[in-house]
Amino acid sequence: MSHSESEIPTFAVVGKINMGKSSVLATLLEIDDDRVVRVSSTPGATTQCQVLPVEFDGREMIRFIDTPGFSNALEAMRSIQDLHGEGTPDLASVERFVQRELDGGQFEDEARLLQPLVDGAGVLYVIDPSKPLRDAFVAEMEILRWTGRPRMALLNEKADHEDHIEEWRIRLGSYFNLVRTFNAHRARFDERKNLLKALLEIDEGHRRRIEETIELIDEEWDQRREESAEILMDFLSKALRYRESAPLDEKEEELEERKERKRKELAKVYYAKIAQMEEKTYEKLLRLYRHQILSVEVGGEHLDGLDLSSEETWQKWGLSRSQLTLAGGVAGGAAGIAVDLGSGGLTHGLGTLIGALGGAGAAFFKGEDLPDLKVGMITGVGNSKRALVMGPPAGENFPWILLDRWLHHFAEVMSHAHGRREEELLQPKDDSGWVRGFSRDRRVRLQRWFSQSAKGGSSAFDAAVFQEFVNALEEAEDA
Ligand SMILES: Nc1nc2c(ncn2[C@@H]2O[C@H](COP(=O)(O)OP(=O)(O)OP(=O)(O)O)[C@@H](O)[C@H]2O)c(=O)[nH]1
Ligand SMILES: [Mg+2]
Repeated sequence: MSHSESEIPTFAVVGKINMGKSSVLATLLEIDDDRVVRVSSTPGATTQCQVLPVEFDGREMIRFIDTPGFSNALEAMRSIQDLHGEGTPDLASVERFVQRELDGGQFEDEARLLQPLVDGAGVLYVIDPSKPLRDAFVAEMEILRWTGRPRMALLNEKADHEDHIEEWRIRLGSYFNLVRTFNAHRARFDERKNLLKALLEIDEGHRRRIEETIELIDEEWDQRREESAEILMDFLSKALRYRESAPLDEKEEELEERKERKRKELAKVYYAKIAQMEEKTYEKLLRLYRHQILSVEVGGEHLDGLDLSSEETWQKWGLSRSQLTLAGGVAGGAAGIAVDLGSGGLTHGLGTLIGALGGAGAAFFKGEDLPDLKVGMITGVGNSKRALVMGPPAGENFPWILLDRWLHHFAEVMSHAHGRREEELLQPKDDSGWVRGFSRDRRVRLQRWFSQSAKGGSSAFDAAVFQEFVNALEEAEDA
């Protein structure tokens, strides 16, 4: 091993086959790609050691090694004992065993997984406390102890019980410097960070390096949150400003029934566009948090389960009526979010507003109808004399519902461990939302920003509003 390599703190994740070693690493290092870290319910998924570096700006900070599992620990233990002779085997005997078995020996798996330890790696020993402690596990622990490397045991509970945790804890205590819990399917950022912090306790020699890594990871996490806030704000202001328009032919202009049909069609297009915008933001979010097999689909006017055309949605999500009135009132006449139809180079001022411009108290829609969009007519679009223009729903709850749903998806993404390998579609559950729990100050501040955004108002960066969004995201991280 070269000098520079020996400076990089290295930890091998070891344990019996199928204990979740690869899953632990996948979650810890945010790798959801099977081509990088293979996770499988079939035992023996990992057959070679795999080095997984943690890099920042091209600089390798810490190195983890995924290893094949112990497949025959009892026999391997006896074989090492035989090799050593009298007394307790040591690192030298483990090393001789590795050399003898590495190429086609009877204990190839064991030799492969022990090789990094011989080379100096610390040990993360993964066990599942829902399984009884059998002799084979004791043999694994013995062998690991003989290496003399710093070692920590990780309890990765695969089933939803830990029936054997007590016997495990007692035994692990005598073989390992530290025992920690880490659930490969549920661990979030804080748990990942705590695991890295625990490395400090078993590898004092690399203290500075490990601390530096944790600082970098922290910084990166904050940065991602801020980027998320930018993505979110960008989406909300675009959604509020968005107008869909279509020219009216003569018949559509003259016949009320035709006009109404056109209105409905256009409303559908409008909602589909909003959904599309929203979906794009989730794609960005998933990329930012290194999720490749997770997706969020926001389809058509039904917007992914949170159906904007259902009255229930408008009652359960976003702010309550009284909160809306208050936020609107304090924000200064937000009930009259102006319908500025003049976007996109369309002339305005000559058209007639035909849509309902209902305020907070208006009934938004009935039955199957989509919530009333702000509707206007303008003149002079293309060859047609007049065109229909549709803006955001008249109900002031619109941005709040969008924000609520976004926070909901954000929280789901935060709680999704990379070690999970099912391709999953994140759907909002039948939950209550986030924004009703906001402080009054925050509601007022955001409402004011929504109103400005809806008017296509100043695009100047508002640090206080940005901070509110960042804080809201941080709260959703730990939910
Ligand atoms: N429910 C649940 N399943 C888990 C957890 N950790 C791992 N699994 C599952 O256990 C199986 C084995 O996981 P792997 O990570 O491939 O295990 P391994 O120890 O690397 O296995 P080998 O490489 O074959 O030795 C997979 O089906 C995982 O999805 C967990 O925390 N909870
Ligand atoms: Mg594996």
